Amino acid sequence: MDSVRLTVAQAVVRYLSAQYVEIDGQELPLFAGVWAIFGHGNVAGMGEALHAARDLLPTYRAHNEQGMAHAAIAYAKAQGRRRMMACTTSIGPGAVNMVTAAALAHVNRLPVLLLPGDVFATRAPDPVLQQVERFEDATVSANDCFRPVSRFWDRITRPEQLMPSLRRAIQVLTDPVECGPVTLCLPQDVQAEAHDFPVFVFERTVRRTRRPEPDRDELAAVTAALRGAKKPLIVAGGGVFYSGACDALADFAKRRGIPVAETQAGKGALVWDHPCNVGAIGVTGSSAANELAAEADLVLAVGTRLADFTTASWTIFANRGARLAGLNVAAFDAVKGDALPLVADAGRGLAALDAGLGDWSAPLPWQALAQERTDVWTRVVDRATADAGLDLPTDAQVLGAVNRAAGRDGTIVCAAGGLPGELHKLWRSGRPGGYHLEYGFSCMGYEIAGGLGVKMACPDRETFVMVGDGSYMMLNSELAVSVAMKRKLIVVLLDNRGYGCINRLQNACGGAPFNNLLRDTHYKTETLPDIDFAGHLRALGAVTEKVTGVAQLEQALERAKASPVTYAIVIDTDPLPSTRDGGAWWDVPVPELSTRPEVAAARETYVANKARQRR
Ligand SMILES: Cc1ncc(C[n+]2csc(CCOP(=O)(O)OP(=O)(O)O)c2C)c(N)n1
Ligand SMILES: [Mg+2]
Repeated sequence: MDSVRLTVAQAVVRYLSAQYVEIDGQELPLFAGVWAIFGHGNVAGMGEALHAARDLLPTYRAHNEQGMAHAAIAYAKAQGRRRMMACTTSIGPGAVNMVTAAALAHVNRLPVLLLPGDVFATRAPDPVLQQVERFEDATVSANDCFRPVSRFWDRITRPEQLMPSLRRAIQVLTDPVECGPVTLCLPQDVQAEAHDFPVFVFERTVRRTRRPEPDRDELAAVTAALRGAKKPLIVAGGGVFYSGACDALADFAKRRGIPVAETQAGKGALVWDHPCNVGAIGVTGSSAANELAAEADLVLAVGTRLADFTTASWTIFANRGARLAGLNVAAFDAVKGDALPLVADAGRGLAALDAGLGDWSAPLPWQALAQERTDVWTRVVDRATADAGLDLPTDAQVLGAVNRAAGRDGTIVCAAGGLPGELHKLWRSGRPGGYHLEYGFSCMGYEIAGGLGVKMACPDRETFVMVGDGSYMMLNSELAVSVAMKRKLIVVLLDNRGYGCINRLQNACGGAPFNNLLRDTHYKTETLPDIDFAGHLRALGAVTEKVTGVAQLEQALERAKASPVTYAIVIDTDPLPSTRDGGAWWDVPVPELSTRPEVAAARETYVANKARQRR
């Protein structure tokens, strides 16, 4: 057998470079690049290997390991999980900085290959700089923190282990069910060790996404349930995108007259003005979708994890006789809520259902009701997002201006704070993929790094990042990378001087205003920080302006669109209001005991809502 002598790090890089994916008849590298922050745990081994391969597999330098992994994950999401990136770090702090991002990818079912350096396999110089020493277990390192948040985890302590592990890694990363973060820990001595690898393992390999067909019996059961339904509702989740089934769903829903409500990850599967789109569902849903969900007798959940924001903590399907059906590639998700499972790729499943439905369509009165409710909601959105001429506008008014500037073509990126709820309710998505919300983990600090990943995936689209002051303060450094790499972002920073949404949640739970808005923190007795966000954004390299009110924002957005480089706009907003229309209950336990009467009142409401929960 022909062999080639390579270090383990060189073998990793060569193997990754040989992986391709076929997209629309075109073969493209599966890995678009490797994000790297070097330290003693990877600079000599992985660093040297990446340098040698830099023309084939580009290496990108970031400023924070969590941020670079966010960019990688956002890239994969924007690519519909078909292409991805890897991330290499040093040992210890560099590695552990990436654990939050691993969890984010795990929750969102997004592929990313994490390659943290690890302590010496030989243990010869132990303890090395940054090594976590456990008295009772010599096999544990800081990288064991990745285990619960990885879909596949391994530590390569001998070169012979590498190839089986890499094969398993690619299987997980490209599998529609298992898809998520893979962590391959690379001890720094093993990275540099040479070995004779068989030549054939490095042959160019083209990966294709598996699209499972439904089981015959499951299909028959769900088809019969749908045929018998008088009030069917489809809930579309992120799986619709990952299956490439947006067009199929739009066509299916229209011909069958079934209203479609969207989860955060599923928003944009249908354009906002598709005749069946009744808007967002759940805690941050439209009144139209939530009212229909309460009456529906059959809910077909397509490609969704049915997280609590979607199900309003399992109070949304209030019709006692309602039946759930779960079309999902993962059986784990397909049976949630005691659903009739239909385990299949979303697109294949819809096609199979369609074939069995004959000339069935939803009863006309139900279709008419859906239309009526949607028209009501359309007027709510018009009102909530219009400029009211305020010096301190609401989040909704700001997002209205950004939505008008983005048009049908732009992409919105967001993750945490009050904005995701408002965006879910109010944003009008003009095309599939134009709405990029990380709301599985809702991780503060995802926004800017995520925006960078989105821009790398879709360089021709204008990418709008909306970010709160709190989220911005948590992690913003990859803005400088967007400037350096000339990957233009339009950042709109909403400064309401604190954690507006948690302050509102605290208030709703009867809590005193405490430790969320900056004015309610211990600072108030000292010096309230007046953070110069525009100055900070400018210092990171963005062209920046600060505006007052929505009219000025609209003009600034036009300048931002004309700019060839990353452009940031800071606007002060009101922390107190949020859109009251629509929405649904969310299970956040209120204390049973408190000296505050507000808490006792909130507890009463809580207990009443708890009784509505479907178990
Ligand atoms: C990493 C992380 N820590 C804490 C939270 C909990 N959390 C959710 S939103 C939020 C406040 C966000 O503040 P900001 O970005 O200013 O948005 P606003 O609430 O003011 O709209 C907090 C603390 C989180 N989602 N992520
Ligand atoms: Mg804020």
